[in-house]
Amino acid sequence: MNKKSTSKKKSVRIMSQAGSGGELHQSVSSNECLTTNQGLPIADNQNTLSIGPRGPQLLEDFILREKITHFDHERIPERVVHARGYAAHGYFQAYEGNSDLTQAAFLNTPQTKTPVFCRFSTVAGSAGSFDTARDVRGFSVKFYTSQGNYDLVGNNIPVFFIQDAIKFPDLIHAVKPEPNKGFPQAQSAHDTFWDFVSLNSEAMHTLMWVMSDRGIPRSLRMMEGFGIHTFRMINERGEAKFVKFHWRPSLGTFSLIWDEAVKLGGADPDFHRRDLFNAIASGDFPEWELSVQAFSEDEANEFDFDVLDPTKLIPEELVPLKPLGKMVLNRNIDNFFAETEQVAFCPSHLVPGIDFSNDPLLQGRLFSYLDTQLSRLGSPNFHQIPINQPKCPFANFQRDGHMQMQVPNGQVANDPNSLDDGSIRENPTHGFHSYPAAEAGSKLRIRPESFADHYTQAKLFFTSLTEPEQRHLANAFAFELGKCNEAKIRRRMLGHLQNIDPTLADVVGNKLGMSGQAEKLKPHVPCKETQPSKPLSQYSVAPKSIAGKKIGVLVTNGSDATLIAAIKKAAKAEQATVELIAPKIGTTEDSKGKELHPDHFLDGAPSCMFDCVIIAPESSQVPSLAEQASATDWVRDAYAHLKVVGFTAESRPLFEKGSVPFDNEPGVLELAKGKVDDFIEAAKMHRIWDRESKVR
Ligand code: HDE
Repeated sequence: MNKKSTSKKKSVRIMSQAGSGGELHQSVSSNECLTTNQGLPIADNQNTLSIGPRGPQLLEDFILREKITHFDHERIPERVVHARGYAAHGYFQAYEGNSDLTQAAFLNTPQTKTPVFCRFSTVAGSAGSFDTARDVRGFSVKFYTSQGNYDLVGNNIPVFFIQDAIKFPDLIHAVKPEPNKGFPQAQSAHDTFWDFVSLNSEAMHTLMWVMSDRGIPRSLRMMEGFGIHTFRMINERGEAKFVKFHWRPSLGTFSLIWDEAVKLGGADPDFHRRDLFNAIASGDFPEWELSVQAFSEDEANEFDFDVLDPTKLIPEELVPLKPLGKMVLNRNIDNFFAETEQVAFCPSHLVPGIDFSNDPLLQGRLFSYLDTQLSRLGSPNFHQIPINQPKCPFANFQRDGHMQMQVPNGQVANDPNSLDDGSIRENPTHGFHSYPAAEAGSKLRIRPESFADHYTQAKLFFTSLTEPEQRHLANAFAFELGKCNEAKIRRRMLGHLQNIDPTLADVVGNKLGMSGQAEKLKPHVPCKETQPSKPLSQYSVAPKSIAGKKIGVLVTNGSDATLIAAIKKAAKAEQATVELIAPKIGTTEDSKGKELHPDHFLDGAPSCMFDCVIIAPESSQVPSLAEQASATDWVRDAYAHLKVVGFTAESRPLFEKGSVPFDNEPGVLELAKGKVDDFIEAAKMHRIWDRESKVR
């Protein structure tokens, strides 16, 4: 317990009633003691009311019953998808006015910092699953604008599995734990998922993304975001353009290696949230640039895919990105439940100047999110929960309902009325107008022919990747299909891969021991040839930098003080962080007798938790370290995960014991006394890809 929480006066924080004039966060500094929810001072919070010291206990104990009853009702239904999430506060600021494009105020007032709340999530796992599962990541941003809340509810992958909302429940049922057994958890590597997607060739493009390194991000701070659907932006003159939204992290987009992701699942199931929380807590605020690809309806008609089809992206070579502004996350949550759990995103939360398109997936979402909030949060008044409240004035004649937190005044709750001259009215000038798109046609249940090409962009993605990225993608397909019990599903999937790229199908088929067994699947539209698009590959455009990354330094009592100081200084200059890992967590001393405070206990901090590592034990400690599996595994894994490894001459026995090469080995650098420049330069490469063929 920290000092603050033991303080009698400041320990309890309550919510005052929103709308009754009180602040949302209130520290009960004036409270002398704990009270019941009715304000009754509590004399004893440790013992139940009973007859005599050994009972029986009395039903009369209303204090016990209030406390236990509240506890019994603490949980609400978790989100049916995106249950596991983490969030932070921040702001969005436009670079300049964008009035040619949109009338949205928050994109036209560069002097204003619009508050935001941003929640990241995995899709398939339940709230208690682990962060590094292979999955799509949610990327939701609530902008508290002067014109009301705008929610941009996107993912870290620019396309989606299905083209029509009516398929969504089936997709999710297929990826969730199989209903007869209740597992696997947070995994797509099982029969129902691959059965479903292999029966839906429209899923192929998104599958390629999820099986690529994008499915295992290194950090939430190093992840792109996409609105996926085509939206509209409308300016003051009523002119509309179609837009696709992109978020780009300033740190660059990086991923884990599969073996790291698996090990991190055990070593630190909270790896991504801890990383985000710690970065913000230390003042290293993550940033993303918001851009749009804006294009006219006429331009859209020229593309050889349909912009209403959410399984398609628009290559940046066709429509470049227009940067609009940046988002900075600079404040951690105060309370996980009140904020991260209760935040309710809805793609239908719009502001004037932004509107929908007829993307059938988007149209289905417009219904789903409001509906799910009603069941999850239990009341149509969920907008009154502090995290969901607009920060601009809001008022209407909607009334009552479960958990009404406001106390509306007056006789009148209807519009129009003539009883209250001062009562609020609609405002045709500043109010929201839907874009008056002309629509006509017959009522049908039919998929447009323009949605029928399911393979071309899957191939576009694959051929745009670097060789290591392609290799990882093939390995991921093999891993996932290898977990499929039904051979017919594996054969069907190999058939799709054959239609995307025969070499890929061969590699995966080979790994599965199923060469030549791909099912023949006749594509509705055969794969067309395309030019690779560089931005689709993370590694082609990765910045040479270690900003935001973590250097793990393995130290012992007596480790070289000069080296530790040098690496800390160099890391700071590069905006990276250093963490010390030691065989014992208690305070120890460096070579100059100065106190060393390890951040981690070696047994609990495998090297997969760091981006690059330095091995710097004091020489007399090396023999005993070399006897510990946690130390030799540390070195072996760092090497096998293609990390840049720095080491002192004394630590050679650790490499020998772990059979890790270190002489003339690219990316494995012996550090001359206190010299870390070469190590830092090498670490900017992120990984030594050429090593992969040796270790895997
Ligand atoms: Fe969602 N989705 N979704 N989704 N989605 C939800 O809403 C749904 C889709 C996305 O951090 C749910 O509040 C349908 C695409 C994110 O709170 C639910 C369809 C994209 C989040 C729902 C889709 C997303 C959700 C569950 C197909 C990327 C987490 C809890 C028509 C553009 C939001 C909730 C948060 C959450 C429905 C497809 C992103 C059930 C019906 C495409 C990031 O309403």
